[in-house]
Amino acid sequence: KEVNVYPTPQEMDVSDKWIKIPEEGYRIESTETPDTDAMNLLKQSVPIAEQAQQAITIGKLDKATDEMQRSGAYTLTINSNGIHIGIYDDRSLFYAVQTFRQLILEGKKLPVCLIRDYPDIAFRGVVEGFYGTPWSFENRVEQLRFYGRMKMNTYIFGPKDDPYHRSPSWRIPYPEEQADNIRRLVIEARKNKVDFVWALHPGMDIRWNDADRQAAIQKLESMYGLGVRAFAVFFDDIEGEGTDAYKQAAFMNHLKKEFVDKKGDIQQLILCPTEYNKDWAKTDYLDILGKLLDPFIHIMWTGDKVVSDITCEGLQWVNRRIGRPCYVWWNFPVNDYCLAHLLMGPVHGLEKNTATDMHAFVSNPMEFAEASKVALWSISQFTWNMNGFNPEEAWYKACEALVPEAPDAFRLFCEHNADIGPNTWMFFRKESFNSDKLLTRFWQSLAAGTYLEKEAAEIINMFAQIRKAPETIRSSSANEQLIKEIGPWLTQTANVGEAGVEAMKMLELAQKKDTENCREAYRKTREALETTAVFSRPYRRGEQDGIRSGSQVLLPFIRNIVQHVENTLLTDEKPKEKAEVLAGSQAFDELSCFCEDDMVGLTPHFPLVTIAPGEYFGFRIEESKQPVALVYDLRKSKSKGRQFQGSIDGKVWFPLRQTGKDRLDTLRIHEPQTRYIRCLNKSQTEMSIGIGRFLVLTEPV
Ligand code: LTM
Repeated sequence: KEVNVYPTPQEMDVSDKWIKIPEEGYRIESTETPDTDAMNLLKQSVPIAEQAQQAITIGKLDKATDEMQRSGAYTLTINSNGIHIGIYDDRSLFYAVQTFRQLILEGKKLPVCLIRDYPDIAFRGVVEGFYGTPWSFENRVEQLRFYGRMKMNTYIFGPKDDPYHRSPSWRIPYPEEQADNIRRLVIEARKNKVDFVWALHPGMDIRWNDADRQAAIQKLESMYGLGVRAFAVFFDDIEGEGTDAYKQAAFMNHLKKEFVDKKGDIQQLILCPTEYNKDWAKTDYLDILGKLLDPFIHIMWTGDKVVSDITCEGLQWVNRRIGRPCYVWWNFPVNDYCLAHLLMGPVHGLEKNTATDMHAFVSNPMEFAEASKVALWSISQFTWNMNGFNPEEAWYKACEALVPEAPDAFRLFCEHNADIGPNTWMFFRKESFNSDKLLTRFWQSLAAGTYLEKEAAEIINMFAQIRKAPETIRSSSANEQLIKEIGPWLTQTANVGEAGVEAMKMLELAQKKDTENCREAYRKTREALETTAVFSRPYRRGEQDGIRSGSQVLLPFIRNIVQHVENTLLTDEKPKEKAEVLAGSQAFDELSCFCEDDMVGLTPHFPLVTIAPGEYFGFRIEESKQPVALVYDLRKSKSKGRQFQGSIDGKVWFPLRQTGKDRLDTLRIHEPQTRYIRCLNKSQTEMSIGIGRFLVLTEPV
């Protein structure tokens, strides 16, 4: 059997020889007092008895090179003479035991091996920093245990929708029950050798005065009382007073001097700046922080954009400005900006030669704790051993680790639930990566006039598997929390599979020129496609635009097949007109429209577009659709001077009722005959707007 250790050790020499674990177990011989949590873990794996003949010896690492002087570094030697563990600190022993546990085969034998292992990045883990429902206490306990197993050592607590982390209640201590939960989490974190970092988010309403400095220290004091020994202060996503670099630096230095230094046992103090990505760093803000901030304080960074890849060049750019290696806050697999999608695909976009350019790497996950583990599994590999990280391989193993009862079905599900959809950050992740070549080849050939029979059979079989996978996962996985989280997407994936099967049957009948049966199959396909759209109605906080699976490759393929049949055999079913862009200015030549069964809108356009007074951008909706709501996410846009309008004929325009929210909102459209939507500059000055989302949710007429 293969020896599998995750994260992949830096150096592992495994022979094909095995040693038997003695029934009486091992005695422990240690020059140090061994860490209790590591010992408890060890006792769960092999018998430990004082009188045992064979020993597990534990000792300080000698002749330690630089990398072996990192927290968590260890050596593990297993041979016929016994077992030896070399450690740098308590975390080292804990990690050595985690590795040891993975090496045991059927509870009985161990491979003869020599492992020398250490992390590439000092601080590795997760920042619970998303918008949406914060993780539950139980989710967090399970996460901390998972981090322990995966050798991740940092958990930052900063959920945007926790009122005691952010406004309005950042000055107030947690109510007793919540405080007690945090106390218990800190204990659980310690058991798993994870630094529990608690983050304060005061920037929305902070006043730079003594009273608020005091309030902050008192809040940190109350968290210290619950056992917290590492802290962060977030100034992200704020406007106004709170964004001042000089004031932020003075505030942080004050916390360092008056709190951190006085306590003497604080492990980390981290700042998330307001200009936390290159795209927004257009002033001298970062240079000011770099110059003024105490060197103990680390500065977070999300990359070239809010959501982006992490590159060597990008990190070196910010490090030059902040005068220290940055603390990476990676916005993946977080999905709070693309709520309809689950991000279950492989972890791509992390450049490998970046270890020395970062102090830490934490990932911002989805509000679905269990589902996030697919990505976190890979992130633990990348941060521990960059060169040993292979995105596809890690993803493959992660799926197996998460749903061992049905790994293939779960992989199929993840593969078709990886697309992010159109988004403000132009962040793209490949979906359906194992089937897209086949589908493209088949479609291109069909469009050129040849129906590939063998491939058609393969495709119908593939859709049948996609239809079946969700039920297999539901009925076999013991991970109830995971099933609950991904439930709507399981249903949606089965719907997409069904639509695909029906579409392929319809196409086959069309090939045979069997108009009557083909029309019947056409109805079934449309019905199946509508089921996928019914699932795409807004729910939750008015921002959600549904549940999307297979959106990148599968659904477009199915729609192509439908259109092909409409253009060839069933020409009378062809829709009369298409959606199109309305651009009231030359500057918008590059805008385009996208159109799905249940929504139509402008494709996101990240660079800012300038709209002169009286100019507008928008789109026309097809006749076959009835608009329900306008969803917008317009970067840098202000509601003042801007008007969203609807029209039935494209000539007479009426304003849509607005809530005054600048950047994002969902507005109901009360006039079902509305065919045109636009955003008009009614002011006397130019406007610069980035089009993240400008779309209308629709229902069939
Ligand atoms: O990324 C940062 C620093 N802040 C917020 C996060 O809270 C949010 O989860 C992500 C993704 O939408 N974007 C942010 O701007």
